[in-house]
Amino acid sequence: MTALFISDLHLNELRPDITRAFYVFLQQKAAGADALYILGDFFDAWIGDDDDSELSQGVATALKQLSDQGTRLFFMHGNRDFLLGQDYASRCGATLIDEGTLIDLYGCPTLLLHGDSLCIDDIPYQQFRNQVRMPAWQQQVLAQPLAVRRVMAANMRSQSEGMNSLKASDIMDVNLAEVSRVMQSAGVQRLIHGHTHRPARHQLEINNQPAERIVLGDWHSHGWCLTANEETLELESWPL
Ligand code: OKV
Ligand code: MN
Repeated sequence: MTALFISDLHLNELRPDITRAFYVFLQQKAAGADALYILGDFFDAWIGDDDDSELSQGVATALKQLSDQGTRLFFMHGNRDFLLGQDYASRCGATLIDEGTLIDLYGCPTLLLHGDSLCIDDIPYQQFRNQVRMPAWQQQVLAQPLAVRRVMAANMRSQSEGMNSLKASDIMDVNLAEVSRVMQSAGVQRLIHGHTHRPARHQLEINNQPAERIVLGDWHSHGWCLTANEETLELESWPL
């Protein structure tokens, strides 16, 4: 019995090598797994389930095959694929899960986040996040033609790149007090998240007890996966 956790693949047409590496991962690692959790930023910019690109269709076909073989599939939204909807999830055979979902991972209560909610020192980012997560804003965006949404996403991305190049890097990491607060309030000694592109296993203390925060890696130069079974957790990477 194994459960796999990945995030931040940022799948897009300009990096077909990442998509191919993901298909290899599905066949070689995910086949036979109990569950695959995709914790956000799976796509680099998801502009709506009505975007029938070759990429979105190919990924759905590959994931549906896995879920038909008995691996349970879960999607959590990130800051780039928050418009991914029930429609596309169903086509993949996946279940959409909320930010902050608590799972029982082979006996250990484990909190799952994308991770951007922990980056509270980046105030402009949190304002942006609040805006794009509002259902009314999302409805308004989804009412626009695909071509308009594509331009909006591209504009936002270049805006973000411009801003991030000016930010101190610690601002863009998680706030450790917020990590403690969130883990305490969920009553967990283990947290798994992505987003920061700083893959690591951090040991900490929550309520005077040993605890762990596992940060998943982004698929830029390497593939990354956390594998969990009844005994252990392993954070693995391999070159793309
Ligand atoms: C992060 C910030 C962009 C601040 C938009 C569809 C939609 C994706 C997107 C792509 C780019 C967000 C979502 C990003 C932070 C910005 C701009 C300002 C203040 C759409 C799919 F809705 F427009 F159609 N985008 N990203 N900003 O790079 O994560 O922090 S982003
Ligand atoms: Mn992210």
